[in-house]
Amino acid sequence: NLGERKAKAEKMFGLMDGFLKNDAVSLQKDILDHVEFTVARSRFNFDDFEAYQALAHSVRDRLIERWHDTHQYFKKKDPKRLYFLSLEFLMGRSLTNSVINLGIQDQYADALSQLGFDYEVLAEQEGDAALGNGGLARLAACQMDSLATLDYPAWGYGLRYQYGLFRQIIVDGFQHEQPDFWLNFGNPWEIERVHVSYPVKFYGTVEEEVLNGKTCRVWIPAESVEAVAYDNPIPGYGTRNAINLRLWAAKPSDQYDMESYTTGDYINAIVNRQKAETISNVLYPDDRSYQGKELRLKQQYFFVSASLQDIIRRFKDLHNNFDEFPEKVALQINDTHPSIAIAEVMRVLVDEEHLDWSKAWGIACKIFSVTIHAVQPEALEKVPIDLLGSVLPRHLEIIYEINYCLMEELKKILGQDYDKLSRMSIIEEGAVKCIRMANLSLACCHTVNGVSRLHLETLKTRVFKDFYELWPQKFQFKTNGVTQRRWIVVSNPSLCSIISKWLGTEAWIRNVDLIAGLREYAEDPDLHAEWKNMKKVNKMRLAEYIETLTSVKVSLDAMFDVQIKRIHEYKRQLLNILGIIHRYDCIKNMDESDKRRVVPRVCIIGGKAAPGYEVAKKIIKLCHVVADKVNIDPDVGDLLKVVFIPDYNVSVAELVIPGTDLSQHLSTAGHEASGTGCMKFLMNGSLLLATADGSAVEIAEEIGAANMFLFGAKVDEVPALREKGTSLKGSLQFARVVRMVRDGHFGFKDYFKSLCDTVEEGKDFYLLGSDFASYLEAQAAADRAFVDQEKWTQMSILSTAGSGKFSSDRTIEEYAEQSWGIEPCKCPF
Ligand code: CRA
Repeated sequence: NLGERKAKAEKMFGLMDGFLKNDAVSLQKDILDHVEFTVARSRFNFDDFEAYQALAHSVRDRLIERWHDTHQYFKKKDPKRLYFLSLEFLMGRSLTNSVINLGIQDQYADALSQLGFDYEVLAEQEGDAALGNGGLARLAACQMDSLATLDYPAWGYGLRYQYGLFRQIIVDGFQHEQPDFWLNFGNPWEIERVHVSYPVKFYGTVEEEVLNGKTCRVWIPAESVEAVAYDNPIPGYGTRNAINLRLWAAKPSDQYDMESYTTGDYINAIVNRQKAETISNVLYPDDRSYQGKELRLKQQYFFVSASLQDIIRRFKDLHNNFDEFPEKVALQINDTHPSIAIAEVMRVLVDEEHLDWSKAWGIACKIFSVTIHAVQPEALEKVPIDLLGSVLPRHLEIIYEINYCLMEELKKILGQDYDKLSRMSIIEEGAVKCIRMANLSLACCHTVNGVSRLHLETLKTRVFKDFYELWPQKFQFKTNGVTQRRWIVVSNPSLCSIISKWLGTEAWIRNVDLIAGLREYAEDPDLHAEWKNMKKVNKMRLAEYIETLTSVKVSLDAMFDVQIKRIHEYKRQLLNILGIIHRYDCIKNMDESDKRRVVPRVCIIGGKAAPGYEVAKKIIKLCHVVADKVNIDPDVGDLLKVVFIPDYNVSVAELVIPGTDLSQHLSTAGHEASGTGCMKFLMNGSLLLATADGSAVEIAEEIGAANMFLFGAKVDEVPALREKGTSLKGSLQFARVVRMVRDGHFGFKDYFKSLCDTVEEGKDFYLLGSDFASYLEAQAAADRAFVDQEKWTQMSILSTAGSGKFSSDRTIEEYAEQSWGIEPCKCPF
């Protein structure tokens, strides 16, 4: 009865205080309440970590408030929603990002200082949520921030790994991996939803059944695991909208194998059921290639199945006709990892909802879009048929059926071109017969996105050439972007104030195009003074951090030169180290007067190597041995310091990027799909030394190539260079530095032999040798530019001013319009 419900709601609202209050006294009271009742410490005796926990819970209350209202509103309006499926989200810390987006950072800082605590100190207590490997996962996190800020009705779906990306510790210069116990002290940023759970089935057989006179295929699964939802509110900036990132954790199911209980083996039955939890236990730390592992496939299906059950339940709350599904649902597949969703949607629509095949396929083709993040064909996932058939037998049948239809359609167009047909087939024949997940996505998705213009070219002309020729209209690109909220406002507050002051507004935080207004002041001496001061303060923070971690003292007058990202051969950290060795060698051979002209450098490298990636691990060790020698060499002093920053993660990036003068992005042209680190550096006014690869090409267009240091072979030159090898001048200098490593100049001669072999003439796949001369020239140009500090500062300002295009807000608006067909839905207050 409506009247009664309304009266009850009014009474309850009367009992509440209305919205939570954000004045300093209310916040203090709130924090103390959480100390006493949530953290269960005495309000007269709690330490910084407990204060952080109480603070986090008080922020969480405010997030929940908005998040409830937003979802109520979405429910009422029932707009088309975007569901973003990603196996990885690299959220980092949440506290500062949340209070900034909620607009209450100053209030909290005041409240805490009145309690005798320092906000910054408490913020440092938080660990990173590292449920992802690198670029792809951090991109997903940036995009969630933009979706919330731009008021889109969106949901993120992923996996709640018990262990995120491993912690990297360095022992004697070698990488060791340690588990990331990120949940050990609780996680105030998530809300466990014990009542939001779905069974996810595996294994078993498929049988034939007759239903209403029709023969149907029915899956009889053999195992069921429960997926329990953990919700992570994502607040937008400058709006009350807060959207949801729902992560699934695996729990034993209370169905099935009741048998074992009755056979008396109670203990074993419990132990076996507990194994269900392994599905969401650990993130795969290798982002190089797909391994075809059973657990990985189970993780993918587990989160996809739970998410789709959730999405369909929500749809059915308000609708009963699946014809309306595409009007209400857009499903984004982040890389091919969740692409089993296509087969799952078909299974649900055909087997459970009893739609006929062609109708179901029509719906599937309208709802899915995919973004491909890889370049190399070997990164594309291929699942062995036997594996898929055992874990998901009905899905294998469905994929065969999809492929049959695809092949029939293609034959009509391509005739008897069997080579092409076999390349486009979802099934790969060979010693191990496999499902090509990318081809499955291409067959179904209405849009296939690349992550930069250059990347789309690669997809069109190489990886997916056949598909592009057939369906050119499906192929699009959305150049990646990062959120200026985290990468300027949170991580570089001094820069944030400068930008707001000179633009006379904070509006750029939501509308980043305004940042171009800085160009006008690029030569203003007052801005230069503020800018240099900001950089200096950030360098000081970074220098302190370096000294604490590595005991290396660095000079603030030196150029801070940084390369931080996953360690990969194609990202060419080795080129950087060989360049450092060259610089060292030059300094060693200089007389004192020459030395006075050297621009001092601090070369900073950081990044994790996949645990099984031997070459990458050797690169880390090489960095350490070079550092050990250079840093104590009295001939060198402050002219060159080499630092490896251990355990690179989002929080470390937030500290390092603002303090960087020059950042390096060295991938062999054609290998980095986009790169997003470069965008964070650009926003922070670091100059870029980069190859013409991925998004760097577009950055050069925005800020002007003269404002960065571009070098190296272009994409179209790469194949010929691989054929013909190195230029003579480059090869002499290059051969010399490689020889130094080979000869044991830095020790560990035998250990580095195989690393040196990878760049030998004829084997140098990533073209370190042929790009070396051009790399050194770009480095020399950077040195010359640094000498003229006014010029450098101007270039730095122009970098920030030209970074607007690389905001994830722009990327998300393009996706919303061109791929998803969704509109903002702003909760009014
Ligand atoms: N490793 C690409 O290599 C790109 C990001 C985000 C990557 C990067 O160049 O910036 O994706 N690819 O689009 C990837 O993960 C599975 O492929 C990455 O992070």
